[in-house]
Amino acid sequence: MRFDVRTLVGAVLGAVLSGGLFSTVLSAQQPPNIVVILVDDLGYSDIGCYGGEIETPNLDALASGGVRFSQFYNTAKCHSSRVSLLTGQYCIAAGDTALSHAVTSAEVLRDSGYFTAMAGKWHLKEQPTDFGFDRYFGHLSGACNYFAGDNSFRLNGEPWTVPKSDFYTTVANIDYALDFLGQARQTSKPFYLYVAFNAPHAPLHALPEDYAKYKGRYDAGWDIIRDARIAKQKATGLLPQDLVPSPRPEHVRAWDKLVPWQRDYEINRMVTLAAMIDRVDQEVGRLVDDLRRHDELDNTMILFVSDNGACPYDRKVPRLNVEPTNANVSLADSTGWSWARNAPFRFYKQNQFEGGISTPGILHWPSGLKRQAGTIVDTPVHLIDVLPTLADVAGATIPSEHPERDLRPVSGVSLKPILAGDELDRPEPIHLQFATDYGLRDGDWKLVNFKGQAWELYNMVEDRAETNNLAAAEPERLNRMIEKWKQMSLDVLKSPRLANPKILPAEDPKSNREWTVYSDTDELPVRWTRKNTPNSAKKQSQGTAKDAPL
Ligand SMILES: [Ca+2]
Repeated sequence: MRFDVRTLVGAVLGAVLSGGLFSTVLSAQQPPNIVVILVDDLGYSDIGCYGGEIETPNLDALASGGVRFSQFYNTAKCHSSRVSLLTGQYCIAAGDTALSHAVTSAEVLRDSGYFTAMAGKWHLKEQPTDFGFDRYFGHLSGACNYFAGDNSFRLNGEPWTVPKSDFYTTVANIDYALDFLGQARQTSKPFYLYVAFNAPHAPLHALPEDYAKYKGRYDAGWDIIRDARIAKQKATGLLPQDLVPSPRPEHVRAWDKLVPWQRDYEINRMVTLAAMIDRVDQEVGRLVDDLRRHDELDNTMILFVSDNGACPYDRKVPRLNVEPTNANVSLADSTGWSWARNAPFRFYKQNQFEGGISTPGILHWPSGLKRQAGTIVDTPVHLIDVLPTLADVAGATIPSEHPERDLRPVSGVSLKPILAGDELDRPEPIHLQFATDYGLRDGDWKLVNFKGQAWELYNMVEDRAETNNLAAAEPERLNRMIEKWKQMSLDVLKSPRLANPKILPAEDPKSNREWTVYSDTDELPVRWTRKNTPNSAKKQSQGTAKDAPL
């Protein structure tokens, strides 16, 4: 394209006079503000731009104005994902929750001149103010009552008492996040804000107005909802048209085979979950509006991810005819709905199958994005890539030495090239592990097992839903990948124990004592709990007992 010089000069002058170009040029020279938003136990298909029917217009807008990752991996578990997100390392390598071999993104960015703040769930040792965050509001615990909180709340390092009323964690997190941004603006520094929502982790607790919005929307059940989500994932181009979804497993009952009380109970659980996720979106919207109002949205890099897939562990006895919209009533996670929420994948939180480790991943940064807004990126990436990315865009250096910690190198790579449409150069495969669930993603191939059972092998380009195990057909590839996984366990994670895993025979069908038990009668199910017997289950279902402690 050729420009007439006079027209170009006129256009530039006009833009400068109106302030548009001037502010754009100026902001491009400044390190971006950074906002990382982590949600807790969100399924791959829960939000609108990943196939869900839950109303998430604010997250969808970030996706359509940024890029969306179709293969963004977490570690399948709360604490290990937080470790990897903050340190760029695999959890065990980083020193686990003590972070004894790592520095955090807050420390790296603070040392590079950023104002650092966090709101929400910490779930690691010490507290955020010990690891580089100038400001912190939230709970140190892994889960808490949304309306009543717990005694682990802190504000800037000091114990904080949860108000007796008008409190809901998802809202309070953004109240404080906005407060911290106001404080950041009093300085001349760019800011790094890390918001770690506890939603939609159990206990299932929704604000009354959000709960009311979703009543009546889940009567169709999980088979129909899951099919609709998969159809939307294909229609929007998130997943290939020819993808074969994983079928409903034996441990999830067909919706039309549930007895009436089971359907009522399950509908109530999904209504509550949808309401909790809708509220996350509303609060993300409040945060984005605040950035926009301060003319900061263009040069703020926002990343949205979940720490693991939907949680199937049904740890409370059923409660019927209740609305979990206050501190005294809550519901537990549902195995059947978790299967639908992780659509089209297999398994759940803690498992290294795609249902456990696949998260929505949205990156929004208008000033930094060099490719078409709304692009879907199919390159596999992982939470270990977050710290290298933040350091890269901020111009910060990740240190190799620390006065008190024996640092290990980061394993992640910067995702910045993806913003320009370039290829990602990842020198090593992605190592996958939580407890005895293992896996390795190497290019198009994935090695995986379930709770330490026999290794399975999948071609992820042809079979992302892991329906066709090629372990027997590709023994050489299988063994090569097993050896690589072991070698990385030793060399990168520094775990001799992990490098010599005990592999158990395959169990078929797979089972877990905490998955929902579906009875055939109108009797309440006998299920595993720490203390409850079927008799106490009956008693609690009538609403006569307080919820069990978390
Ligand atoms: Ca989690």
